[in-house]
Amino acid sequence: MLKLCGFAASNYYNKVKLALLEKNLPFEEVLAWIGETDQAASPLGKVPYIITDAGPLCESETIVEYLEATYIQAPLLPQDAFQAGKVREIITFLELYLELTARELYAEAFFGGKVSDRVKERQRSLLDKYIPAFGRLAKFSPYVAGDTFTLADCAAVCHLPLIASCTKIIYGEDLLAGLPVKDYLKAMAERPSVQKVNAERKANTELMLSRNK
Ligand SMILES: N[C@@H](CCC(=O)N[C@@H](CS)C(=O)NCC(=O)O)C(=O)O
Repeated sequence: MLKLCGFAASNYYNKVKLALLEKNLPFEEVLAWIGETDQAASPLGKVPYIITDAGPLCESETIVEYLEATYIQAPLLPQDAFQAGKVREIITFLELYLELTARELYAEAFFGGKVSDRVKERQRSLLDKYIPAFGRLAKFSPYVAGDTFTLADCAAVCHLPLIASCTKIIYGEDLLAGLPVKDYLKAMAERPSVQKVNAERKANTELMLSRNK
């Protein structure tokens, strides 16, 4: 059986978990905190990674693409190559531009650390450019890439709440407020897969914070 390794407070872990649940694939979760990961499976010590019968695989996008190519049921990418490209384009914008830019602020937003004013200003000007660009690609009609639930939703459901709350904490305003993110997340939260991921994320986040005390 597929093993999903990492911890459920992680947005990238949950992106893969959501894809597994949506595809109705049996999998086992193996708890691995940062510092407890298998270097042979994840050379940078990041989560998630999966263990397959063929061997380990890391990097969430690589993993979901592998799942999609290997298990054809409940497809999470359109058949049409161009439409599949449009889904991947949204994921790239979400992760490369929005999430990775906001991530520089997480230490202060979520983990009691400190981020310099210089970094806050730099990330703010990047986010002010990247978020409207993402908004020009995202559809929210009702799914982030259009009328079907795709891998882009697996990413958006996990990354958008973090980006919204991080910017609210750091800048005093939710920089995603100009996009229909709240209504989108509310609609997505009606899916059993999203409810399971969210409930287990909350429980694991509490466990993680209590460990760090
Ligand atoms: N590009 C990676 C990002 C994964 C990632 O950054 N995971 C975080 C947890 S949310 C992590 O492992 N951080 C520890 C580190 O970067 O050393 C992916 O898509 O899997």
